[in-house]
Amino acid sequence: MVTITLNGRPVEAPAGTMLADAAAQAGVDVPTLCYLKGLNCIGSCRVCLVEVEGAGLVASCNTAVQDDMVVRTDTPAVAAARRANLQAVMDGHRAVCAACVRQDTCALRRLAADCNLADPPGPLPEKGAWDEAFPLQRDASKCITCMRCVAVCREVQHCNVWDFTGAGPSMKVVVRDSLPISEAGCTLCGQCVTHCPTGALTARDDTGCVLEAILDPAVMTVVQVAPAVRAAWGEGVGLSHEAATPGRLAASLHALGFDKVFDTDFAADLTIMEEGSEFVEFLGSDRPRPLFTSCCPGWVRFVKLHCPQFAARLSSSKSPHQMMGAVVKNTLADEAAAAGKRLFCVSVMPCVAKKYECDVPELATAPAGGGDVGDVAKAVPDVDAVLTVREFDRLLRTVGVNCADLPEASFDNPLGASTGAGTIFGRTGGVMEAALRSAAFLVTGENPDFSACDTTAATPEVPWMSRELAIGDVVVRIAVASGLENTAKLLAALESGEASFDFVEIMACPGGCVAGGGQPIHFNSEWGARRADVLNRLDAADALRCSHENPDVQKLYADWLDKPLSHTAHAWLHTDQEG
Ligand code: HC0
Ligand code: SF4
Repeated sequence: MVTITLNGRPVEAPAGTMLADAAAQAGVDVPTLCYLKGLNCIGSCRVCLVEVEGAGLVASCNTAVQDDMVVRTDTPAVAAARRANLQAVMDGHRAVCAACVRQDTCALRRLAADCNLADPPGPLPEKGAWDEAFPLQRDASKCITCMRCVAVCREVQHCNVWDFTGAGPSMKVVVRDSLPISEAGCTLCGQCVTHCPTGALTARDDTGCVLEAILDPAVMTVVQVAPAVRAAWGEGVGLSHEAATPGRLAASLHALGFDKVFDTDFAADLTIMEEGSEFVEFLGSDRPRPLFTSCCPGWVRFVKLHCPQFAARLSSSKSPHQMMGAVVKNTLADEAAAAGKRLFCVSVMPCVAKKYECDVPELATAPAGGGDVGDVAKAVPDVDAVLTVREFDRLLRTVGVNCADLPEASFDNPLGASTGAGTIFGRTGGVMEAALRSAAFLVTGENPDFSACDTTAATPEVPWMSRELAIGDVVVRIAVASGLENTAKLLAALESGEASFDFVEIMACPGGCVAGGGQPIHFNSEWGARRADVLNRLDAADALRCSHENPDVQKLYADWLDKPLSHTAHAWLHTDQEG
């Protein structure tokens, strides 16, 4: 331990701790725009300056504590230097705050207001050309070259989409090799968006077409909400995690005017029936190990763009929200037609990549009676629009839904029932844990000991979590990873033979969808772990905790699909069309 004197008080911190962190641990807030602990410690914004006796003003994000250091964060010199440096950042930023989706969560806006800065003089910087159809959007005129996106994309997500050119005031963040963004290997995980301190990086806004559909009397709008949404949606409308219950979420969606409100958790249970059955079949085959989950489109894009040698090992099961869309478009087609309406499916997701996934042609399904299975010409998209949680919260504010005062409501049936297994899909390890709960039942006819399936040891802090467990007579080797740098390490170990598994769950975002690129943004703090706690609590409190116990899933098989991996199940729910 090292002891420093901070604002006249002794403060202890482990050797190597940066002054910014030592101050934060002692309850002293030092502002910063560019700092990301352990990832981006470049001192470039110079907003975190502190005064060190004998050394003058230093950046606290890249100066480590030393014994007997005397540090002050509250001197007039510190305040004046911070203010001047902030003004320099502001001068290069197009501060159109009134029309910026990040106005409530922009670190620069908050600090500029705290320091009573002036509007930047002179002409505003240029927005720059960008592909407006791409799910990830960039406005170069709001970029403050903090390099957070560069660091996160390179160090945490192994993708290297962002780079920089020039130096000093002429430095610019660019797409690497000046490639169009659609060709730069972007997985659309959205981690650059949630780590951007301003509105330079955002997700494409699709609220307009969703509002249009809601207001069109010729359209039957069907909405579904992803597992991780229930843990985070309240954050953007001022509700605590306790107040933002699934019942209030369903009520808020009804209040927005959607005709049917369904739960992706239902489809997560359906996915387990399909993927679990696929895995049981796979175990008896000699196909190369492992089988990889395929429900995270960020991971699917990563494998296809960066490690295509593993792409053939992806499960053929579609992701839950695509399955839900296919089920809705097929089973509600007659009801919509009888009402003279066309179906429009909306997914509310914690994810940017789902905006891409819903447009993938191979995932579209030919509706019942609309042609042969696999008839691509007649195929319609399973899902018509994806909103991030941030867009959903924005819609609630735009329409003026007073979520806090709404009485709890239910999801609609028959596609609204869910189990705890579906709920935990939203955190790393959840898909695997749900699959293990049901795979054991599919093989032995009995539910397993839940603790044997527990995956809560999975965390982005370790590259992957693995274990072996017996399912019937077979010992199954599973692994779970989240974050694409961790994933790259796991794939390298599989390739070298250092590791070998039967079933692997990958989620692109560190910690899974709870920390997804479409979730509400809280500057300089990570909320993934507390949202995972919400999901674990909901699972533990659920009367049904196994996907195969979901009564509506059982009814769907009885009425429409027959059994997992049937011909119709393949047509609707898988990316291959056999069966
Ligand atoms: Fe996820 Fe999903 S769990 S990917 O993270 O599988 O987005 O929450 O909706 O589809 O269910 C995201 C979250 C989902 C899907 C589910 C899976
Ligand atoms: Fe989307 Fe979840 Fe995958 Fe992140 S982990 S890319 S939020 S599906």
